[in-house]
Amino acid sequence: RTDFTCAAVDLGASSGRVVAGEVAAGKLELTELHRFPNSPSHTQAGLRWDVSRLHREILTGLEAAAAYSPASVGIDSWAVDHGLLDEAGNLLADPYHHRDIRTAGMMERVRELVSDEELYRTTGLQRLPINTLYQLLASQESEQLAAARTMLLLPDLLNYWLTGEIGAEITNASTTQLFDVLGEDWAHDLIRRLGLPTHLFPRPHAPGLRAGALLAEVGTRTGLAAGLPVTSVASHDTASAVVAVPARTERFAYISCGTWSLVGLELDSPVLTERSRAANFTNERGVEGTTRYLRNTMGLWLLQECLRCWREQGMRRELGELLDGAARLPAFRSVLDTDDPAFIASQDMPAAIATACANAGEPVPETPEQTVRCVLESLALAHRITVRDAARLADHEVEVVHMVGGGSRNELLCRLTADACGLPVIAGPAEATALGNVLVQARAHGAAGDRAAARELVAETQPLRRFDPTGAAREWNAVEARVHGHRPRDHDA
Ligand code: ADP
Ligand code: LRH
Repeated sequence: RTDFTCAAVDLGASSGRVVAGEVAAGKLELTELHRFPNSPSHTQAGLRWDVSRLHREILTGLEAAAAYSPASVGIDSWAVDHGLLDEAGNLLADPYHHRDIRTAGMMERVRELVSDEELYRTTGLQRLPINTLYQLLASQESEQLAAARTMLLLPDLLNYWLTGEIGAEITNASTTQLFDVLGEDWAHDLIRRLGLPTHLFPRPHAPGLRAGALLAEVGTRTGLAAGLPVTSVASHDTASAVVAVPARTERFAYISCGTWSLVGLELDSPVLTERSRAANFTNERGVEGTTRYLRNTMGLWLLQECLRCWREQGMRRELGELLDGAARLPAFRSVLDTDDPAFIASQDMPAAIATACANAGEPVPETPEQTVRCVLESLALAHRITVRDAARLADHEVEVVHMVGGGSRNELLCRLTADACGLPVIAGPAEATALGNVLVQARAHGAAGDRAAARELVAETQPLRRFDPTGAAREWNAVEARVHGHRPRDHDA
């Protein structure tokens, strides 16, 4: 295969980056060109993304990419958030952040129109207030929705600004809870029954197709050739991350661990059973028609929010120092159910954790290190339960857990996860999402093989670390019983 070079834009909820990716036989290299922090704006009109800033950061990154003469550009980002365009194609307002609290009560509203069972059969999605469905419903009476002609998920919106072309890439469309879980199109009947305008939803397409050609004005701004192909990658960041999981067996689970921890399996087809619905598992679309069968667990959001609060209070210690301190503390002092929806919103997280501990009868953490230990042990417990439930519900054996994303750099979390799951954890790559983005572009241009070949290339070329369980099964059984008792979820799974 020939050498292939592309530019990949990967936007996470906590940071974005533009990288140059180079692919050839036995070669997969990323060069980071531009990295920028990402955080929402707290405005009078709610929690919003400054998407014009993100667009500018992308252009800055692409300008740096010009020196690599990329053959293609591809964009992925976090899911569910979207912009609304008016008739002339102008963005009506900055997109809401999925953690904006306006979706409170929307699940109940939907339930009056469509039963939980039917919603799951139709869309295959877990019930989470962040889903586009609940966001659109919360905007139902707004002037903006009335004026909107098109809804674009963020990567589709950013592609539109690069190319002038409108479309909806399927891996991300599948996260909206408005997409047909068994088909290739939006769930139009459901959309109608919910009273949402059907004209909002552009025609969907699979990853790997051409999204459009770079507009002349973007070429002038960045130094890239006008007309350069913009490739539709697996534009949901988690879908891109799963592409780059370096699994060498089919019996693997993955944990895409960043702001959220996405924990699950790659399957040939969705699991739509009543037990799966009750256990709140989601069936998102992967590349090559696969299903990403997973559950969103709270992830490093908890830690990010703690750090933000402590810094605002003047604490100077860095993450590495806190993690070292937490690693030296005794195990299992305070462990929580991190999937409590109370943790979703942006807030004084150390206080929220203290309150949750007090309510659960767990000792309240007294130092930042104790809080960090509590968060990481609690996340490892969520990883354990979710890997096990996924394997049971899908009847899919798991012999190894792959941790990818920024959280795979957190050695303590990897170690705890291996012990909690009682399975080896292979950690890395931390930049799986950007790698998956590059690999889908390479495949679209004939420079990489199918997903098995892509995984093998990642396994051969990227530094990985292995963490074997240390035989702490009895302790983790006891912790699970202490935190969850006999929750219905355990019986369901
Ligand atoms: P997202 O895509 O959601 O923005 P990332 O995959 O970039 O998230 O992961 C970000 C998280 O990774 C950070 O919140 C942090 O907890 C963790 N992380 C990043 N680098 C390190 C590191 N060197 N050590 C420990 N954790 C890290
Ligand atoms: C991870 C992610 C996740 C979604 C959430 C909104 O970045 O895309 O898969 O559920 O963000």
